[in-house]
Amino acid sequence: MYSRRSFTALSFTGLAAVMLVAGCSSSHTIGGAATSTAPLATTTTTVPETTTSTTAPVPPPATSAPAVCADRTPSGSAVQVDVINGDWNGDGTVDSALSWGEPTGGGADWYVRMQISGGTNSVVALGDLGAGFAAALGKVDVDFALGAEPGVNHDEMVAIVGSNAAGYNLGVFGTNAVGCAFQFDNGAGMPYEIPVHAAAATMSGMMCDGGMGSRFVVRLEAEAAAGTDWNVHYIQVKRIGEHSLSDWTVVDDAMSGASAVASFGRAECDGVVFIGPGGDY
Ligand SMILES: [Ca+2]
Repeated sequence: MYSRRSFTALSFTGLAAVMLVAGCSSSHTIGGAATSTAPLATTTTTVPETTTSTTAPVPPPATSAPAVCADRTPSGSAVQVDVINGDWNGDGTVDSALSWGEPTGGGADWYVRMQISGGTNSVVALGDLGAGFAAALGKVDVDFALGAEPGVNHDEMVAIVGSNAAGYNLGVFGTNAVGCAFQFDNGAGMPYEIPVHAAAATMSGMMCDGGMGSRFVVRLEAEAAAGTDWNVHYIQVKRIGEHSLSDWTVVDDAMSGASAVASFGRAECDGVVFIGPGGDY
């Protein structure tokens, strides 16, 4: 890229010099013009040749930059391989994501892989999740803005990244400017996790919401109050950096009855149920 630029600049300088010479000498002889045309032709044939040889290296930077992304594919002994779709780079073409485990003898190491159609494949290693596992669930958009420039609105991906007796913890994944997969953190070095739990007196889950041309993720929490009453909380999940999410605006409400509060123990986005009643996914 740089070499092509500097070469092009040099060529233009060379051309200008040749044209200057031609301009000076053309008033003297026609032969001089012919002589000046020869260098011009030589220069312009040299440019395409060199440009072609430097144009070839230009795509490699585009593909060698993503080479810095960590990557791996499921081995022949991979377990629980799941695949879902989304548009991770926002180019309007459907991309995919994988999750799987690699048996380690005592357990498994878990991976999430973001696969950009016609682009980069890259992996986030989640390590040994103990009794838990990883499972890609589906797409969300943590910061959709209507009217944003093409390619600005990217899908993000939600995956199970852990579990316990009460339910699951979800992680949020995206791809960065060079196409490398990452897991969103909480702005303080820890993964940002969305619990989807249902216990006797507490429930937690997620949904997608928005307004005025925006879409974002909302965490849901509910605690049993007196009788069949529940105190519920809608917690906006806000993107606070390229790789970071944070709890943001909280709206409190109250509900009565198990059916009214049922959605607080689920994970759903725009009609797609990621984790349904009873922890089904
Ligand atoms: Ca895409």
